[in-house]
Amino acid sequence: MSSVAELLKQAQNEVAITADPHELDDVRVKYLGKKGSITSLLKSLGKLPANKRAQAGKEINTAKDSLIESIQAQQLKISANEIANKLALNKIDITLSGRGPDSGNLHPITQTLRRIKKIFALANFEVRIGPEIEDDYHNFTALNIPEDHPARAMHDTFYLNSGSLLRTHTSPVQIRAMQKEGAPIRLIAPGRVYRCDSDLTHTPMFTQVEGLAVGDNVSFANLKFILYEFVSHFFEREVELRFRPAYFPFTEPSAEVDIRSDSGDWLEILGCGMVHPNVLRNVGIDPEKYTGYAFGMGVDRLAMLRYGVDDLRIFFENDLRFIEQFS
Ligand code: 2NM
Repeated sequence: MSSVAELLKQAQNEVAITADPHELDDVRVKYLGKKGSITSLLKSLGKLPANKRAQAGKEINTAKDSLIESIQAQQLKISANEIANKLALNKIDITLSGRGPDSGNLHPITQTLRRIKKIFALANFEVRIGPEIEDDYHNFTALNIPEDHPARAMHDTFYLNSGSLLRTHTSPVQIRAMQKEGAPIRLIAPGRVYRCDSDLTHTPMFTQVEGLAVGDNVSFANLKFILYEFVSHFFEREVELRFRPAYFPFTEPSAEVDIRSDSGDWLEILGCGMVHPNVLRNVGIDPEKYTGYAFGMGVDRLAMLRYGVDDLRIFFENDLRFIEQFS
């Protein structure tokens, strides 16, 4: 029966060098599993002469118990090692100073829009907003845009299945305001607008600010004054503007306005004009009694000029390396 002692010693040596729970379990199966060598010894007890069975049985069971004990001890050792390793790897140096909270900043277009609103507030323009989903009447018809006008074509306007559309400008806000409040009226309408158009300088959604002033003797000279005031405040310098004759269905006369850049080039920044008599009639204002001016500008475009950004699309990619530069 000295082979039992040897078998135990061998098993305990194998247990002692295991480093993980799987290896340990393999050793357990090898000796104590269904076909394990200690299990086999116990099964073969019946073949021994009756007078030797009790002694041998006792010896084998003692060996079995001590192997189980060794395995349990090794199990504890392995899990203690695992914990120690984890702690060593994830050591936290509590003497390091803290990282502090990250603070966000407003999107450059939001900052630009706020700036525009502030400047117009100084000139007594109130802010009006309206829905981004509009109907054909408020987006087109009321604005003297004829049925066959190219701006109505599918490639410019996003139509919804319901027959509604995504507003292509904020002018429907002015239409609703004039319908509801009549004249005199003096407002700006900031908001998102949508056009089916996308390249270096166009995105399918962009932010616009339009302005409107209707009252007694409102003239093109009043319009020019307001625009000069606005643009020089916005760019914080004296500016040179160029008014080019243009055509919009909703204003007559109409103009596109360019600003003289540092390099001497003329850059278009807005469109404007005197509100067309048909538009005033459509909202129930008598064009014999009142006149008005209106203008519209792209906030994104003004942000590009102010910050020297040359690709409009990066405003909408939300790349933190870009966005974080505007804090
Ligand atoms: C522009 C250019 C010129 C405009 C006209 C009106 C309204 F409702 F009064 F007729 N709102 N906005 C207008 C005029 C907009 O954007 C380039």
